[in-house]
Amino acid sequence: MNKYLDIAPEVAEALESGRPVVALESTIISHGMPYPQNVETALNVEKIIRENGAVPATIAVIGGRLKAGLSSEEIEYLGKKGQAVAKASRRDLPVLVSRGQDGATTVTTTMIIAHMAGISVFATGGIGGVHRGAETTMDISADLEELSQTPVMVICAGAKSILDLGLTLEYLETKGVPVIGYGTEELPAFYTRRSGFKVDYRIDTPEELAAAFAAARALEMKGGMLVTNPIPEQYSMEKSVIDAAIDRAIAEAKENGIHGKETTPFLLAKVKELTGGDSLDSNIQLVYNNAALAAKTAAALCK
Ligand code: PSU
Ligand code: MN
Repeated sequence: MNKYLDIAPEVAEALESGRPVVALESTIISHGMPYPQNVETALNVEKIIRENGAVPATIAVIGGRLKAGLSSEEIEYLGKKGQAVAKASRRDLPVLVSRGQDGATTVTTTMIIAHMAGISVFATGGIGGVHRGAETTMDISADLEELSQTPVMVICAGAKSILDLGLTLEYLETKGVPVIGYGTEELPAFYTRRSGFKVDYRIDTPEELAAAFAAARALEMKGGMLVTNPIPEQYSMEKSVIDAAIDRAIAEAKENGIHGKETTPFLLAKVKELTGGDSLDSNIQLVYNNAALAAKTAAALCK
């Protein structure tokens, strides 16, 4: 095992005995939601994973240690510290580890650490992607690159239209990442069930998701797989409301000269501010929905 990796005892036991484990990210806790809803949500997500027959492993960097599985105290600590914790993508790991610092893991680093620990399935809310205007800014999330090289299944609710969803799909195609729609032929757009863009394949059961992932491993393909699971109808938002908020958030980011790793957290916070509690409620519910699907898929993968 890697000398910087700590696998929580319950997670290690499950992995050793071939029982299902689901990885969870921590940027969604520290940068994606306000305190205390972030901690409450993170703990509920773990509960939902257990109720669906798997062991949760929330992932973060704490004191320079790569953690697969956090205690509720550690989750509370990250949630309370919020934006003061470094947002840790692939390029941040070496210095955070050598300095013994904390980092909230994005989709990228959660995939890296999950794979090191031997965890195959990871549930989150939304992934990073190709930003609108990327043809001049070159702002493309490292999440897409990671999906092309690390064999972890990422279950999300699609991507927010703070991104250019069409270019995000083109990039994933180039990189050889299969994009699956769970029960849908259309890429979901996080707060809404539809985007107007088609996914590569529609799959309707956790068993078939597991079979596709197992086939990728048997074929010795190096990348991951992206599963997009639409937000449940009753929690989805009005498209015009969310689109207006996103347009305004992007305009404000431009006016304020926001760039680099600040862009995504800035846009997420703005959208939340502009839509009030509604978008936060939707955000929480879609994560719960993804957690349940991930637990069932991890269980199917163990059979
Ligand atoms: N998109 C969301 N919610 C999130 C994120 C993205 O709808 O919480 C977070 C995830 O941790 C994701 C990261 O991996 O932002 C992407 O950041 P960037 O665009 O800087 O790569
Ligand atoms: Mn970026």
